[in-house]
Amino acid sequence: MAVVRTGSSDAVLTITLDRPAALNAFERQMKVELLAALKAAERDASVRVLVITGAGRAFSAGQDLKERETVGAADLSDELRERYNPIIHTMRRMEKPIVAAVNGVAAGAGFSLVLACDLVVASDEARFIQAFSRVGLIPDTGSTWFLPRRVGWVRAAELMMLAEPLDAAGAERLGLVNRVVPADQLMVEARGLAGRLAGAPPIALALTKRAMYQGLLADLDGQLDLEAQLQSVAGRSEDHREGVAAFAQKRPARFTGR
Ligand code: T3D
Repeated sequence: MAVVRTGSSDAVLTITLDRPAALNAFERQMKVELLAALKAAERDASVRVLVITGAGRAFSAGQDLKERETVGAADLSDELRERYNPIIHTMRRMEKPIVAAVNGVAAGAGFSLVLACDLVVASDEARFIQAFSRVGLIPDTGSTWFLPRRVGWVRAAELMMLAEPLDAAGAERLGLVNRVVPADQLMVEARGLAGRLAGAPPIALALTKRAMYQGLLADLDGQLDLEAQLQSVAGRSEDHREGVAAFAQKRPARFTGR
């Protein structure tokens, strides 16, 4: 039985982690199915935006620790390189916005998955836990890269070293989430946000994401040059002409991604 469900509507693909009895913990099948769903979305021109959420009361409790009991002490670097890291690489390179709809607890690699999303909507019942040190591990699946960049070194060190839960309001204060909504409004809000992104010019959003990630590594001169290169691409798109025409004609723009 599948443990990752997908459903699309109006150019928005929703990916649901679906092992609610185990708080959507990542066992091997879920990693394989999530990667496959992401790759399929990347290729599918009808998908403009992704939403990732969890079934039941959790977003994801991270690595399935029961699987670790049975599989034994394999070299965890293999698991990261072969299964978790490709998920993060794919999300990072995906030229489509990804919205996390965090419905409940996001722990360990579940928290890392949230960090790899571009925008985050959280239920007021969400909790975020860098649970890794509780089980004698270091933060992985991108957390050591994303978290200090999102919240600063001192906050990130506290979250990672103490592994204490952060509630939704605290996550909003730290800038980890874009907005917090009542639990029963989560998917309405996330799909509303995704719908707005789906109506935006896809090429411009794709190049914005590329430039933002590149900017984390570049110096100002390099980044100014990259902006000039990418703007050259955006400036030649039909969507740019459409945006300018819509402005002049005082009507909503219809962006096609060309
Ligand atoms: O190994 C590698 O490949 C390296 C990569 C590692 C990446 C990681 O993610 S390491 C971190 C792993 N995750 C954790 O350490 C979190 C473990 N879970 C918890 O701390 C708590 O469950 C939560 C704080 C997330 C939620 O607490 P609570 O009280 O709301 O729920 P609960 O009662 O603890 O859990 C409910 C059920 O989900 C329970 O099952 P049961 O007893 O009803 O049959 C529990 O065992 C199960 N569950 C929760 N987390 C996991 C899990 N089952 C397997 N793996 C889990 N991670």
